[in-house]
Amino acid sequence: MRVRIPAKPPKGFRGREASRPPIMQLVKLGGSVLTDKARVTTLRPGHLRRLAGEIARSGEDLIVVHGAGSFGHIKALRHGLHQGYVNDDQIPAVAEVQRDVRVLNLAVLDAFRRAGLRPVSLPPSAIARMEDGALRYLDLEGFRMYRDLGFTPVTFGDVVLDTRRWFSICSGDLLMLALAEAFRPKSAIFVADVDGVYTADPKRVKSAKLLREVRPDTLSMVDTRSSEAHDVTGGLEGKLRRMITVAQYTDRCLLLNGLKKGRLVAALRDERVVATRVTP
Ligand code: IP8
Repeated sequence: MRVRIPAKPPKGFRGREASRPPIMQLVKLGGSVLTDKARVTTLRPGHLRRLAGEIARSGEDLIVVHGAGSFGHIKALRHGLHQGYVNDDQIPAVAEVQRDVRVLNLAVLDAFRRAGLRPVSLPPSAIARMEDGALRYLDLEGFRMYRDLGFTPVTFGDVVLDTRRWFSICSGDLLMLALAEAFRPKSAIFVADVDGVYTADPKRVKSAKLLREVRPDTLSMVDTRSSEAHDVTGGLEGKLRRMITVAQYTDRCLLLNGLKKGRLVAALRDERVVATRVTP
């Protein structure tokens, strides 16, 4: 079956024009901000509501990715879903985790709509394929068309079909990378529960220092042993390496604290803000 893709939005549509210049920004709302990572399927509704408001107030054209937090990692780890198919007992767990991350996604969509945005969900389990843990296919045309119609596309960390392992965990960071490469956004902002990248884990080491910039040659200054015990999508080092790759496709790649009021909206407006800038 061939699907025809319209080049322009429908006639009479008064939204944004098709094929807009790359003024879009890419935001990842980390699971550590949206959820209580230690308590299964527990939302932090206040932070979600405030961040949705900040995104709406910025008036910026965005694609949003969100992490899974305690709606994904705890059960995925319990059933070894990051290893791919090992036994039949995992199948109900895949169904359950896919369902849970959609519950979180729905909460994000609701908060966005209440803030005045027009979000649309693009679930990776339906629009992506992986191969041995690497993202091989993503329906980018879907993101492009929804954007052209004036929607805010929202995607998220999910369990996705894998042509070698049967299924794999697709993290929000992998999606950020694929979207940055495809759309070359003005900026890529990673929203976390810390002020940026520190020389050591600031939750454990008091003397840890915030780094204003991280480059491949300064990565060695970071002690990447992290405290993310429930995380199935890798530690800080992998995350930083992916961010360095994302930084190749954008003018500005930032990691900032989404628990601090006003930081995300300031970054979206290109104002000075406490953050770590990642450069390629
Ligand atoms: O929170 C993980 O996505 P992330 C997705 O962006 C699952 O790492 C299902 C654990």
